[in-house]
Amino acid sequence: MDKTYQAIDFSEKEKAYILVEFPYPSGSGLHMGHTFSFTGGDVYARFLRMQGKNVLFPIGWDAFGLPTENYAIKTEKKPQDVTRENTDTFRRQMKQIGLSFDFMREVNTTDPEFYRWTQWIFLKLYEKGLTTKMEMPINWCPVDKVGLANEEVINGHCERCGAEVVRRRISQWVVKITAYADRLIEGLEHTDFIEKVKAAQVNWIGKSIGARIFFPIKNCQEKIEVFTTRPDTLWGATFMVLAPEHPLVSGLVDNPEIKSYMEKAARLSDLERGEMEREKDGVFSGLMAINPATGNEIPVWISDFVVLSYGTGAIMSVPAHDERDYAFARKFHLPVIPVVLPPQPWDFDQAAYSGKEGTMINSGMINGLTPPEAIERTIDWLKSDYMGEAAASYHLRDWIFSRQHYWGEPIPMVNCPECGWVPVPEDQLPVLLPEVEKYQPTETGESPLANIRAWVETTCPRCGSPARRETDTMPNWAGSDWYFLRYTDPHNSAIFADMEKMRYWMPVDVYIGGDEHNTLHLLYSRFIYLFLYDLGYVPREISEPYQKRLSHGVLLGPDGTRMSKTAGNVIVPDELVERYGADVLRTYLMFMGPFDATMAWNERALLGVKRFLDRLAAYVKANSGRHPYSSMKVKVAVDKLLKSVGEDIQAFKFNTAVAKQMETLNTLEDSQEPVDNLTLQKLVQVAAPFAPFLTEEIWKLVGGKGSVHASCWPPYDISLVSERQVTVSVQVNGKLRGLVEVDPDETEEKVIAQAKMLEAVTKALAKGALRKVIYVKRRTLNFVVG
Ligand code: ANZ
Ligand code: ZN
Repeated sequence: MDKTYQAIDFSEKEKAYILVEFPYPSGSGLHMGHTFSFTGGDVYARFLRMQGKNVLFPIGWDAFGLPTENYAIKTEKKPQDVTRENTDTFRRQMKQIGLSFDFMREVNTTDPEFYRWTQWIFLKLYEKGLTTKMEMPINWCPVDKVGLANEEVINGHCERCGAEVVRRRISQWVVKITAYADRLIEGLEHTDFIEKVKAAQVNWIGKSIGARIFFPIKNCQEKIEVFTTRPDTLWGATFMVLAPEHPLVSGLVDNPEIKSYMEKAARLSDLERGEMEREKDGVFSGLMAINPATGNEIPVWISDFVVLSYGTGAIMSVPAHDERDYAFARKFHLPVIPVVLPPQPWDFDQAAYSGKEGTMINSGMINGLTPPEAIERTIDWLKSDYMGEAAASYHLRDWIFSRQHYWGEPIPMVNCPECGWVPVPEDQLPVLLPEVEKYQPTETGESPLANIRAWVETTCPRCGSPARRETDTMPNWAGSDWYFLRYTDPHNSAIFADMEKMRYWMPVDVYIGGDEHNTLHLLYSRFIYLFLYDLGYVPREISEPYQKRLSHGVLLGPDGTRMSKTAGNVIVPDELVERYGADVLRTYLMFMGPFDATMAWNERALLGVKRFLDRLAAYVKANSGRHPYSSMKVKVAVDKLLKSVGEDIQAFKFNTAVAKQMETLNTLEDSQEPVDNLTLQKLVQVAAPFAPFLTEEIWKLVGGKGSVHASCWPPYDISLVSERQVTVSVQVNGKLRGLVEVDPDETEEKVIAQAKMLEAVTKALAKGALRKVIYVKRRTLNFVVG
């Protein structure tokens, strides 16, 4: 086996860990999107190897998931067999396009030796109280018969099958990622993610700072707790609103109006309920609360624009300063009391003023303060009276970790009638996924595993009583949460990865993936890493798993729309490789445009790239061994290329790196000047990361030793590439009119053109007809007019 691409643990060389998101091995094989992003990673990895780095560029399979399960149901094959077939295809295709993965380190999330550790991580979460089973209103897809995470619901529809999602309460394992919300924000400071990615993470977490305030209820012991970002506006709170699912409301269902309102709200998603534009409606609860600042009685309403899952599920309404409260107050004729006087004129009969500039009014002891000052003062006062405190709220939700499906990691828990939930002891991992006859989810919503009695029925690890295994499996994210750690030590059977190997390889230097994974996958996997970090299972000095995150662009069909079977515009890598070869496909993909751009397929550009590679091969063949030396012009051109391609690859500007190779080849062909093998070698080396097959062939022709991919990226000669400019004095009829800075070898035409841009020169030239131009190279340019 070729060792060129193997990563060496603990090598003396500097390490580089280049990660591409491992693919889901679907039945349709490697698609163009994979090919594009993997090639980007591959070019970079090959370049770094040539630069003498010890590169870890691994690949694996994120192979659990619904499509395989559905396909297995349809074809009556085992998901295990389907996965094996698919990964074989993917691997073959990857090798065919020359991806230099270290296949010795392949991982597969469905391999029991891999998911043993996915289950182990779950046990650790359980041990630390970061996961519990609880009844949750979940998004339920009636077609796939599976619970969906919020992010798997797109505009009220199932991300996978498009069916309309309904709400359903079922008992689910929930992972408390919210406990890490602040850390997940702060940790970003230790990464070099681009701003867009950082923003995606921060926005998803959605941290708001404000206060928690307790409102007493009239004739009742209980209090209503609210979260507000504007405690300064407390004096203007003229009513309160509870979410229809708020626990207080369930005590009020005797009222038929309230009951029917609750039922209606249950049919809407949180997203729909949060929409600003939607007509507000609601019902009065019959309760009155006391505004702790004014002592006034204020009515408590119920409305679905307040959602249970955010803050406390109850709000204080300040219609003068919040648009939704304003709309609600207008509709139900509730009082509007302005408490912030904005610097600009404002008609509070027309709209709410939600800004933080201005002065507090109608607000007792905080009158005259600015809102930011008033926020602080109010919180201090609330705290001293035990009526509230500073608080933060997050839009990030806890993470529903149960799926009612077969093809996933079994959750390693046992339910005992005596002891309740008991974790499977670590030494009994993995809990193997049993082979079943039928993969269909049950009508009750339970996983098909529930039907396998021999598997489900077990004994309690704690007391030995008959007990039942958990039949939920983990979501797709579980394996991808930590796979990057496994690559550092993929065959370890004692622990998920050896500490010293992680210390050597981690963090991932560059992580290439899709925009769509900039939020959740990144957040979930960072969370699991931070969690393992806190437990001391990953190196102390590496606090974040990924140093840089790069999101690749999207390839569209030739018609400029997304490639899809229905649109009939899918371009399959296999066919192109067959027709043009992998080198053409790869180089074309890198040449198409910036690595992060959205680009349409362009057959003509592809043919252009093919011609370029053909010409490159022809040029190298024709000149190999022909000249004992290279002309200065050739040397300069090739060394400049070496420099700029190196810089471009380093900056992931693959398209310009290819364009410059094309230009240089043009220059060399046109010049017909002598070129020696050493210079030809450089030309081949520069192309090697892009066109690995062709370059390997012609490398031998020009006397290259070993594999071009194991060769050293040659240093360029600084004195050749530095752009020393010379100053040419421009004269008209012998009189100095200006100076121009030009390349030492600039052509006469270009020097003339540049000189003519000087105002003094144009003026002088306008005085007569141009008779003659004398250019003394690198020195003077003289126009003779008369
Ligand atoms: C009083 C107030 C006065 C508010 C004011 C805003 C402006 P963000 O920024 O998204 O964190 N709120 C709190 N919980 C809610 C829930 N469960 N459903 C709907 N709305 C909720 O928003 C925080 C603000 O959203 C909170 O501050 C609360 O309204 C509302 F001039 O309280 B505010
Ligand atoms: Zn027990």
